[in-house]
Amino acid sequence: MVRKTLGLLTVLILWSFALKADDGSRLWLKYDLLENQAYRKSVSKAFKKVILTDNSETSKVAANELAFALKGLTGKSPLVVTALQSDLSTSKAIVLRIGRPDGVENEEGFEIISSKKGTTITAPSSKGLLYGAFAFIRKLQTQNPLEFTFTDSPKVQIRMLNHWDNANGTVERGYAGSSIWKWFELPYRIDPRYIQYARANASVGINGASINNVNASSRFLTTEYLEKIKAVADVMRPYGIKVYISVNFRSPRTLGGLDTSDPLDPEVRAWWKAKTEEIHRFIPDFGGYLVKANSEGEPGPQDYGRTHADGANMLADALKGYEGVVIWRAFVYKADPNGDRFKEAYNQFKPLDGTFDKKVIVQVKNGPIDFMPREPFHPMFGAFPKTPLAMEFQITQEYLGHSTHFTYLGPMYEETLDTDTYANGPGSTVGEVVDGSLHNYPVTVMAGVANTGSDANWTGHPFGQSNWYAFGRLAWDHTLTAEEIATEWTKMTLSQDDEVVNKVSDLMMRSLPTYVKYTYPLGLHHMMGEGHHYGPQPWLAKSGRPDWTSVYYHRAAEDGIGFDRTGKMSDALELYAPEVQKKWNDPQKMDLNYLMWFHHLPWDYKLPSGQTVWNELMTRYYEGVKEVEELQKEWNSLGGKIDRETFENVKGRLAIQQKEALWWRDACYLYFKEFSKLPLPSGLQEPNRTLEDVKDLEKIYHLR
Ligand code: BDP
Repeated sequence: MVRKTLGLLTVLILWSFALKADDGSRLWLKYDLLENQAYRKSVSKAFKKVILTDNSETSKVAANELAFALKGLTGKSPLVVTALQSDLSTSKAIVLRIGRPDGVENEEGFEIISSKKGTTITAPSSKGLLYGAFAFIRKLQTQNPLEFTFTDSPKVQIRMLNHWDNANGTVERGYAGSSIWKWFELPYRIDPRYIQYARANASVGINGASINNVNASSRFLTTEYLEKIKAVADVMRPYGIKVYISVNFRSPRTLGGLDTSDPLDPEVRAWWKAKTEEIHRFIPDFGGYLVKANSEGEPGPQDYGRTHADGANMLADALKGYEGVVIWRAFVYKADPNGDRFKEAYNQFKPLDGTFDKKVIVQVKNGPIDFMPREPFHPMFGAFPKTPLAMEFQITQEYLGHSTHFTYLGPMYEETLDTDTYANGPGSTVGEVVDGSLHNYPVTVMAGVANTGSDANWTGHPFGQSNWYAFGRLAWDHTLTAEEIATEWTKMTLSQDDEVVNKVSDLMMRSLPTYVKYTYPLGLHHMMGEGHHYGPQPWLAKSGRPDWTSVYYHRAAEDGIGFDRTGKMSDALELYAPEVQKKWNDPQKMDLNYLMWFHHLPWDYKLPSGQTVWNELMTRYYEGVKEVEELQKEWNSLGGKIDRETFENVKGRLAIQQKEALWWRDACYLYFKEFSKLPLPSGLQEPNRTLEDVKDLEKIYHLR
């Protein structure tokens, strides 16, 4: 009998846990009951209804979201009414009103005037109302006092996700399952997740999505696929999101049956015009084209002796008369063992500044190589006064531990956006280049390579969600700090308890510096495993191209380590403004986080810290591992304070991270020691494996 009761009890307990478990699918839009009773009461007292004063789809979405959020947060459903339907007073209501209050800078901005007796959200457009609604919900989720006035407008016009999703459902550099887009089901079945995706994006102000990989298949331009993309665009539209398509430059040949794709050929131009017209029959508000051309084997105008501007301008011409734009990527580099990939994009594009059509934006990765964990800002930022430059960040963690390492990327985005380019004298930050204020760009764009996938929680690692969130918030306003975003996200996603929130956001802020320490300390870069880009392979010396190896970048030899980009060698430093050069050309005075990006230094070179290069490097590797162990310990102490499923999920991933931090440390120490011939600094323990052992670990990834 006792045994039976206990059995039943266990089932009940497990059941109640199962009920409570959170699979993360709601992201930061949780709307769980507010635990603070006093606050909850005042919210439900203040807002008994939501009043709509216009009838657009987007305003309806805003009103319904507010009602949904209030129901979840307070347990009570408010009425949703339109002003036309009702002569109800506006007291105890959230009123959505079209208008243009002072201080609202553009169509997507809004003003919220909130009190305990009701709130009015006013915006020039229904999109502004939607953003205002989400901003208000965020205030409630984070338990902001109800009396406030808040005006906000986005600083960048096009804030978009770039999906590297393929037609067959795979995702290039995606680590959270397969693509969220079900191309084989579309247009007949609309996966409900499309709506969740649209809500999540709208909630942080993302208003664009290019839906397919930049290594693009022409299939996306076939009529069959345009019907599918139209179905996606129809779902996105009420949420203020425009759809963009990545195009394959060779499409006139592969799809159109032409024998060239030369951008100056009249038939090719006519083909793109007709295709663009066809797209607009399906998607009247089409966002535009995203193009990777003459990069990593992709076709492009240079195949026909033409320039990037010739290619981009042809597409711009096809888009004339429509709203859409051409986003042309600057991620180009050629295989030259004696060159410096760092300079390649700058050198190819700089002579073209001023020759692009008004509809063209050139999209530049945050750093000059390729989304490495800590890159100096790309030297193109600040150097293109006549061509709008878009920022391309990577949200998916290609070089940042995929979905097993805890790395909150907010600080990385922030660091880049806040760096001074000195383009127009001091105080000319990268953020101001991108938001157009520095050079008066007519169009502005910030893009993030998406980390979304079919995993229940969208991003694999629960903290991957925070990177999507942080990207959106910074694309809206690059002056926000990574720390305030971390706190906000944690409150909305993980806990309403201040102590837990503080602890978690502190862990988030420490996570990236820790990752950098055990992988790429002191500005080392590009030493990851070949192809998969996971784990260390500093010994990689042979690959399809010299600039896909590791030795090309770290240049470790008996005489020292690092890539000399000063005037003595590649002189990439010269691409920056003189003030920036000054900041980085003296190893005695510079930020050590960028050291190996610009200098090749002897192993026993004395740094200003008093440590030699070798000792500093090794100390950082060892510290990195220790810090992961601390992260692990501190996370584990949160057991019982965070939803069980999320807690266990992160805990498991941290265990992998701990093991792999050691892998990075041992691999780099044992490999570099071959050149430095120096011992570990005193107090650091020898690894209990050999260089061959760690080399074997990497080999596993290439077994068939
Ligand atoms: C690199 C990725 C590759 C992408 C490329 C790009 O390894 O998969 O296609 O960037 O941005 O980071 O085009």
